[in-house]
Amino acid sequence: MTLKALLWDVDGTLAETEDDGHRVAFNRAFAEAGLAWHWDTALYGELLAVTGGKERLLAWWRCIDPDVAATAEAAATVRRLHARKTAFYVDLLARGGVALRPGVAALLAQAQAAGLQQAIATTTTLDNVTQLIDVTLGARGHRLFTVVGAGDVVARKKPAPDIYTWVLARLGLDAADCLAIEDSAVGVAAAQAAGVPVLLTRSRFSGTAAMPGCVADLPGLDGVDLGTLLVWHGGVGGQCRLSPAAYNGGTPRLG
Ligand code: XBP
Ligand code: MG
Repeated sequence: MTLKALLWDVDGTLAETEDDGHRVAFNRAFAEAGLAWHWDTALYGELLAVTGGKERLLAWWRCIDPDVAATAEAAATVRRLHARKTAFYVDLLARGGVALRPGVAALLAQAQAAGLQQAIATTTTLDNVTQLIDVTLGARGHRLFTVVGAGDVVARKKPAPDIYTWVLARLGLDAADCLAIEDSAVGVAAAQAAGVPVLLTRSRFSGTAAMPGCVADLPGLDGVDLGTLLVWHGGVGGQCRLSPAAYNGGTPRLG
C-alpha cells in the first residue's frame, strides 16, 4: 500500500468547532425560536453520539417529548431550527470564533507539497465546511481538497462508512492507499468500516476510551509531520500501533 491521500474529518479534527461553535449556534437558534432548550457542554458531549445536526436535534426532542417529536410538524421545525443554526454558525466563524487546531495547517501544506490528494469526509453541513476553510485558509484552502464529502450527500452519516466510500469513489483510490484523520469514536468507526486506516487526533470531546485499530492515537497534530504519517500508514500491514505515550514527536522525514 502507498499513501496517496489524506481524508480529513472536520469537526474536532481540523478545528475545535463543537463547543465554541456548533453548540453555541444551536443554543442561539433555540433562543431565537423562543424555546426553553439549552445544551450545556456536558449534555452536548453526550449528544455528539448522534451525528448530524438535524439528527441530533430530533434525537434530543425524542428524549424530552417523544409524542410531539414524532409529528410531521416537529420534522419541519427541526429543519427550520437547523437552517437558523447553520446561519448562526457561519456568522460565528466569520467573526473569528474558531481557529484551526495546532499542526493542521502545516500538515495540509506538507501533503500538498508532496503531491498527495486531500479530501474532506464529514457529517457537517457543506456551508459550514466552506466557511471554515474560507476564514482559516482563504481561497488557497479550497484548492487543497480534491473532493469534499459533507452532510446530506449520503443518507447514512458516521458511524456508517458511506461518506468515506462516497469520497473514495470520487478520488478513484483504494481505501488502503488513504489515511483518515479523525477525532471521534463514530468517525473512527466510519473510516474503519470503509477499510481506511485511521490516525486518531483526540479533541475536547474524544474522551479517553481506547479506540482500537488506529495507526496512532495522539493528543493532537502539533509537531506531527508527513514523514511520520507515511511511516505509520506503512506500518498498518505490520500491525504498527503507537500510543500517545509512545509518540515523542518522531522525526522520520520524506525522502
Ligand atoms: C461532527 C458532527 C456534526 C456537527 C453538526 O461532524 O457530528 O454533525 O456537530 O453539524 P464531523 P451540522 O464528521 O466533521 O466530525 O449541524 O451541520 O449537521
Ligand atoms: Mg469529528
